[in-house]
Amino acid sequence: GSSMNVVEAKLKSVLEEEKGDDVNSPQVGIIMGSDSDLPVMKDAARILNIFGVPHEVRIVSAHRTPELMFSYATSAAERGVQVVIAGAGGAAHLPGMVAALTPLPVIGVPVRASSLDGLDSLLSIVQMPRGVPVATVAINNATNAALLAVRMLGAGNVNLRDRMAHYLEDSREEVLAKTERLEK
Ligand code: RP5
Repeated sequence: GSSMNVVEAKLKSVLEEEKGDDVNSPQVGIIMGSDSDLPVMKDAARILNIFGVPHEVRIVSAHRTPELMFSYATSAAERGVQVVIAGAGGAAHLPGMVAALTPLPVIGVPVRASSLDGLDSLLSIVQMPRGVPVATVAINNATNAALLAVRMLGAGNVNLRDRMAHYLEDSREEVLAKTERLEK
């Protein structure tokens, strides 16, 4: 009955809240190889919140939970996810493996996690062989990964595109205000 639906809806929203998710079906999937990547990857969630883009955050490891990686990547599109942001450190195969398993665009975030200072992750992610692209951002730059995801979604969404134009305008004004203060 309808009262059951109310209870179910409430339970769903509580569960979503516990996971830090949006209640709406996620358009962007933020995944990472380890919870140790969270301090870097949370910047992506912060940006998507600013733009009001529903997203989900999951720990999915290519080498520790390969089966989970497979099911996540193969089901993402049918669940309504439109862009995947994948962060990983070290050998960092997660973004490339996910890109191999889904037709969705994948943005890779090289996480600085080893004695090689993130250069290892950067090269692992950016050097995808021909045929399976991963759009790679700078080391630890989950902010840019989310901004790129918003631009991708904005190609088919005029509201998001407007919000991105405002964001650019705001950062331009910020710089101009700083310059003005220096000149005084
Ligand atoms: C990668 O290895 C993760 O993406 C992380 O960046 C790195 C270290 O993981 P932990 O050993 O901290 O779990 O799989």
